[in-house]
Amino acid sequence: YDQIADQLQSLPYRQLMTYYRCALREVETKFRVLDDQFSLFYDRNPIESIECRIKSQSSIYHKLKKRNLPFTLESLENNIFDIAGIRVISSFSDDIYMLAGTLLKQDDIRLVERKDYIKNPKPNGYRSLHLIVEVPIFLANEKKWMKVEVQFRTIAMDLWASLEHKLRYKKDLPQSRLDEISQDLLDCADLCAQLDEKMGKLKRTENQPVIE
Ligand code: 0O2
Repeated sequence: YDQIADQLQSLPYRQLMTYYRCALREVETKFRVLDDQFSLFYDRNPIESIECRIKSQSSIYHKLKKRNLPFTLESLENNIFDIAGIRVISSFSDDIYMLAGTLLKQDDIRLVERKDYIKNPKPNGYRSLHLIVEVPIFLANEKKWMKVEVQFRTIAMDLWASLEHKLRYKKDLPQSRLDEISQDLLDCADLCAQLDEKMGKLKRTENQPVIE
């Protein structure tokens, strides 16, 4: 890690990270605009909260190392798609698909990859909708398309993921302990899914308007 420290301090690296930060701002604004529109016309907010983050240097380094990829800016841009990450938390799963669909309809957004861990949860119980999109940022002399990962979750999915992250994800727990907690975590994930399902039904019976 020390060997690449110079590169991490270099101007091109910092420049690239700045571009990712700009791309995050563009996408965040899009969601804030949609939330405002809903608030104005339908008197409700489909978004509970938004979190933005730039992937940490050590996390980038470990991902490249795990995949046996060189630590160069090209390799970073071409292989790591979650350097800029935005998490959109909603109350209801229906809102997740509405927001994702609305974002993808915008003519300056390109879909790169879609992973639906809500319809197909991970074996450990993780649920979330992940989109990798490209968005243009306008610099003084050029337009640059940057990749951003958008994670859509309900409050219940986010609660589960945060607790699981604390308990297990990336922690060096002994295998025996991991085995012990994994069934409990899976049970908790099922409870969260049931909660989402029930709350979704309640909302639908309330006859809330939906933008198609
Ligand atoms: P960071 O930088 O720490 O936030 P990968 O699994 O990362 O090698 P890929 O395809 O990028 O490969 O993964 P994926 O599954 O599309 O998304 C990775 C991100 O999703 C993670 O970021 C988490 O934010 C989230 N995630 C995926 N699986 C789980 C899980 O089982 N539990 C929890 N709590 N979160 C998960 P990182 O890797 O933590 O990056």
